[in-house]
Amino acid sequence: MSLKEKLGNLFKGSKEEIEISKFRDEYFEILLESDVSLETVEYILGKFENKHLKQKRIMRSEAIESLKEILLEILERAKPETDILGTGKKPLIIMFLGINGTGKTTTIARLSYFLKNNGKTVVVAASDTFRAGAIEQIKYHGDELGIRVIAQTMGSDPSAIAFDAIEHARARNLDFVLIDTAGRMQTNKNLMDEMRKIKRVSKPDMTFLTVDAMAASDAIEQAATFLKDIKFDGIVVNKLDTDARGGAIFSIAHMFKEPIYFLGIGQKMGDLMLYDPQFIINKIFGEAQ
Ligand SMILES: Nc1nc2c(ncn2[C@@H]2O[C@H](COP(=O)(O)OP(=O)(O)OP(=O)(O)O)[C@@H](O)[C@H]2O)c(=O)[nH]1
Ligand SMILES: [Mg+2]
Repeated sequence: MSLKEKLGNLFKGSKEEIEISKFRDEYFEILLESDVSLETVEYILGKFENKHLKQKRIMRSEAIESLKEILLEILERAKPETDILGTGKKPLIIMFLGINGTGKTTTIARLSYFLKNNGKTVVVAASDTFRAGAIEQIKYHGDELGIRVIAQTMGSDPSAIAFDAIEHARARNLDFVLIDTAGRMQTNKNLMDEMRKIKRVSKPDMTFLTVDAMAASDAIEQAATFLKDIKFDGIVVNKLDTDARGGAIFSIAHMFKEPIYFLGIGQKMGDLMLYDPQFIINKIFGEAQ
């Protein structure tokens, strides 16, 4: 059952008044079962208790409204301050990193599409030269979208490709350079060394981490540890559509200090949207009300 369904159930009999402590227990279970990390659940419940310190009992409808506010506030704090469409920097160089399968390449294709629809010009660097098929995958998207992909052969130096793409953008006065990278190499150390080198050579203006919304919170922690000494500026949360439980986004928003820029919400090219806390809240609470 999803967070939405569980809250829907809880909402039944909204006029009923129950003890605050009972709510605390109910919420604790619901949130944890929905993939919200323990640390985040405790934060949410702490806020909830603080808001209702003087109350012993609370009406279900009021309690659910209160929870909604706390959840929205967590998501609001993860909103970015920078509008990538309006930085004025040309080209704006964005490097993508993330564990394999979290949607780096897909995000680059969709972001290219999004940027193109917003009148921006884009070049992509196919700097995942490790995984078989990676270059073809990004080239395929480039062809579909009419966007230039700078690529070499498998095994070539990813930094050199990123560098070429930046040169290409400068020579043609393009708006964006998007750098795809590998999600896996022989060892994690190789991967990290490579990410550092690409960063050093391409000096990206922004580095985005892609994460999978379906991943339980331990996978999020794993990503944080795995990338602990590679700085990134923002997060793209993909596969929100496949997250049956629906709570991981709150952990991501709460546990990472970097803002969330985009959400991947489906399989189609247009299924990348600017991060929108209200959209997530509406998805969860929409029918519960
Ligand atoms: N349903 C759904 N699928 C997605 C979404 N984003 C990405 N995917 C799928 O997830 C799979 C992996 O995406 P990729 O873009 O190849 O991931 P990657 O991070 O580039 O992976 P590596 O190149 O192996 O490191 C693909 O099958 C995508 O179609 C999303 O928002 N929703
Ligand atoms: Mg990829």
